[in-house]
Amino acid sequence: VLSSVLGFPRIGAHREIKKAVEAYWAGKLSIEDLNKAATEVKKASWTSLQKHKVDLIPSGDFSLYDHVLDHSAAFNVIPKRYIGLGLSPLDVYFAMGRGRQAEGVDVPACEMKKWFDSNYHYVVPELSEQTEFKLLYNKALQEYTEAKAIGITTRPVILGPISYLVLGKAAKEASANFQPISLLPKILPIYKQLLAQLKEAGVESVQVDEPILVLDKAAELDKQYATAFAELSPVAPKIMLTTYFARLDSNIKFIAKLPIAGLHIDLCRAPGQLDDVLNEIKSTKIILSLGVVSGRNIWKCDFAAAIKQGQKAIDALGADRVIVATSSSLLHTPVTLASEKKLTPQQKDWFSFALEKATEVATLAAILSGSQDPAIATAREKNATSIAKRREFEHTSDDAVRKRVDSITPDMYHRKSPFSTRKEVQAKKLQLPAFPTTTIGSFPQTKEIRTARAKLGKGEITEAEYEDFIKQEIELVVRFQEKVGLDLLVHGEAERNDMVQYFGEQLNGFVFTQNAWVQSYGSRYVRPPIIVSDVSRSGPMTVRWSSYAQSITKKPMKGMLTGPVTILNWSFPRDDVSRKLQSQQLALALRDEVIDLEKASINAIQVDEPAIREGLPLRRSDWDEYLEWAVDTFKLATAGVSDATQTHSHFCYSDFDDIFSSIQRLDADVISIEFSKSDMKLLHTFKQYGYSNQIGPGVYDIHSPRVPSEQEITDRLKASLEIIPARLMFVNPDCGLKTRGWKETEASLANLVAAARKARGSA
Ligand code: THG
Ligand code: ZN
Repeated sequence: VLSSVLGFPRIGAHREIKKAVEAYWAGKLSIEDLNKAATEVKKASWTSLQKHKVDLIPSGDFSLYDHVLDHSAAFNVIPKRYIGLGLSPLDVYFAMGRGRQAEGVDVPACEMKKWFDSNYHYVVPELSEQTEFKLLYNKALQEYTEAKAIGITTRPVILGPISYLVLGKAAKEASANFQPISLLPKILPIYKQLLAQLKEAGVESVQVDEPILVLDKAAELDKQYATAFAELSPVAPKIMLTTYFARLDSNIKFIAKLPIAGLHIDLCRAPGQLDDVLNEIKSTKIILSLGVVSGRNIWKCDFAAAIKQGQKAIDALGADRVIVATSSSLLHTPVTLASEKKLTPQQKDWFSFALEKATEVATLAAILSGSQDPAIATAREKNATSIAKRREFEHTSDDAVRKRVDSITPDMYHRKSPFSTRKEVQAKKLQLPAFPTTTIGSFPQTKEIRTARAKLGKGEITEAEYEDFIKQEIELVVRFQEKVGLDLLVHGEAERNDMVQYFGEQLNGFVFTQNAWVQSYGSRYVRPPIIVSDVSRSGPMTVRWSSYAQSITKKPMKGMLTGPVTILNWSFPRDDVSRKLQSQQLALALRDEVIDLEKASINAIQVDEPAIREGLPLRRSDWDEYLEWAVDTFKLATAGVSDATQTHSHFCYSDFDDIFSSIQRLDADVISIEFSKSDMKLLHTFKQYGYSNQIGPGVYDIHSPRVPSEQEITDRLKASLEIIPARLMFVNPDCGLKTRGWKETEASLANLVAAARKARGSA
C-alpha cells in the first residue's frame, strides 16, 4: 500500500511566495530572484514530503498565482487583449491574473471564480472557436525534472482536459451557442504531447485531476471521457484519474470502463461511496486511491476509521491495488502546525496541517502494509489517544447554547411586518433621498492600519493607544463620506483584519492561529479561524465602534456584521456536529449583536453573506437541505429587530440563478450585489423572479484600481433602471473597498455621488 499527497500548499511556510510575487510586482525583485524563491519553496515541499516518507510526491502543482491560469498560459489560451502589449510571458501571466495598469497599458484581469465549494478562486479560461491551443511549455515536466535533479522522484499533476474546458467560459468573440467542451478534439493533441513528453522523461505515473466528475453535469460527458482517455492512455504514463470534493454517484459506471491505471476518490466528503466504487472496479485492474486524510479541514485523521476503509479496499482489491492519500490537494490547508506557538497542547493535539497530514498518509500506508516497525505502532496508539481525547472534549457541550438552539421558535425567523410596511417606517426613520448612496462597509486598509494592528499584537502599543488610533481612522472615514456626500455611512472597519477572522477572534468556541495562512487567490491569503466547540458571544463585538461612528455624525450609520453562513464557510468547521447546528449557534450570537446595535441607535444593519452560494453542495440533490438551513439561520440572525431597522446584506461571486428564490426568502430590506463583471442578465433574472425588496446593483468594479467616470456610472444606473424600479434602487460600489487605495476610492465615490444626484434630478 503506497501513500500519496495530491498537492501541497504553494505559499511557503512563511508566505515566501506572497512576499516574492508582490515584491516582483512592485519592481523590487528580479525575475531571477522570484524564480529562486519559487525553487526554494518547491524544494522545501518535496524534501519534507520525502522526509515524511510519502511515496507519491506531487510536482507541477506549484503556482505563482493559480494552477488553472498556469494551464491557460502553457496552452496558449491567452485572450487577445493581453497580446502585443510588449510584456514578457511572466507579465502576461500576471496581467491575466490581476490586470495591469501602468505605462500606457490598461487591461483588466480575467474573471475569477470559486474553485468548487472552496474559498479558493481560479482564473477562468476564455475559450472560443478561435482558440488555437499550443503547448508553449510543459510545466509538469519542468517541475518533475527539477525534483529529479535533487534526487526526488515525483508524480506530476495536471488538470485533465475535460475539467479544464468545463471550468472555462465562452470568450466574448465566441458565437452565441458555443460550448467550451466542443474544443475537446482540439485540445486532446496538446494533452497527448504533454503526456508523451512526461512518458519520454521516464515519468511512471501522472495524476490527472478531473474534479468535475463529482458534478451532476459530468453524467452527460461519458462519451467525451471515453474518447479522451482512449486517446491519451496509449501515449501517457500510467494515469491516476483523480476526483475530489464529492461523490461520483452513477458516474462511476462509465469511469470504471475508462482505460486508466488508477482512480482517486474522496472518502472524507463522501465516505459512503466506497462500496459502490469497489463493486464497479473489482473486476478491472484499476488501482484505487483512497482519500482518507482530509485536504479541506485541519482535524487529525481518525486512523481507526481510515484503516477500516483501507482494509475493506484491500479485501476487495488486494494490497497492491490500494493507495492511501489525502482527499484532495492540501492547497486548502495551512502548511504546518509547527508554526503555531500560541495553541495550547490540548488544541495542538486535535489538529493536522499539511505537513502533519503527509505524515498521516505515510503512517496509514505503513499500517495497512502490515509494518512491524515499533515507531508505526506507537504512532497508531498516539493517534487513538488523541482522537479519544478530542471525542471526550466534544461531549462537553455548552448546555446553555444547546438549550437555546433547542428552544428557537418559528417567530424568531420572521420580521414583525412584511417588507412593504417596513419600507415606510424605515423611510421615516432614516430620511434617505431617492437613489440613496452607500458603500459595502470596508474602506482602504492602509499600511498605517496594518502597522498599528501588528504593533498591538506585539505589545508595542497599548490597547488604549490602539483604540485612539482606530477612532481617528473612523473619524477620517466619516468626515470623508460626509464631504463626498454619501447618504448612508459606514465606519470603515479599520479595526478588522478580516471579516471572518475578526468575529472568530471574539466568539467563544473558536480557536485562531498565528500563521495558518491559506491561499484565497493570487497573493491574497486568509487565516480561517477554527470552530472547536459550541459557539456563543461573550459580549458586544462591534457596538463600540459603530456607536462611536454614529456619535460623530448626523447622517445615519450602518452597522456591519458577517453572517452565520459566511463565518461558517470561511472557517474550519468542527466535524463532530452538523454545519446546520454550527450555523444556528453563530446566528444566535449574531442575533444578539444585531439587537445590541439597534439598541445603540444604529438604524441600518448589514449582515453580509458573500459565501452563501459557495456553500451550496456540489450535488443538486443536496441543495434544498442546505438552502433551507442557510436561509433560516440568516433570518434568525437578522429578524430580531423592529420594523424601523433596515437590514442589509451583500453577496459577491454569486451565480444567483441557482439560489434566486433563497435570496428573496432572506427578506433583507436591502441587498447589494457584485454585478459589474457580469452583465444586465443578472438584473433581468431579479426582475423575472419578481424580487420585491430594495437592491443596490454594484455600479462599478472595485477589484481594479481603475476610476470609473461619472458618465460610466450614469450609464450603468440608467441601464439598471430599465429593469429595477427607481423606488427600490440603492447606489453603491460592487464590493468592499478594503483592497483599494484612498486615491481611487475618493475619485470613484465622488463620481458615484454625482451620478446618483443627477439621477435624482432627472427621475
Ligand atoms: N475573507 C475571507 N475569505 C474571503 C474574503 C474575505 N474569501 C473571498 C474573498 N474575500 C477573497 N478576497 C480576499 C481579499 C483580500 C484578502 C484576502 C482575501 C487579503 N488578505 C491579506 C493578504 O493576503 O495580504 C491578509 C489579510 C490580513 O491581514 O489578515 O487582503 O474577505 N475570510
Ligand atoms: Zn463583495
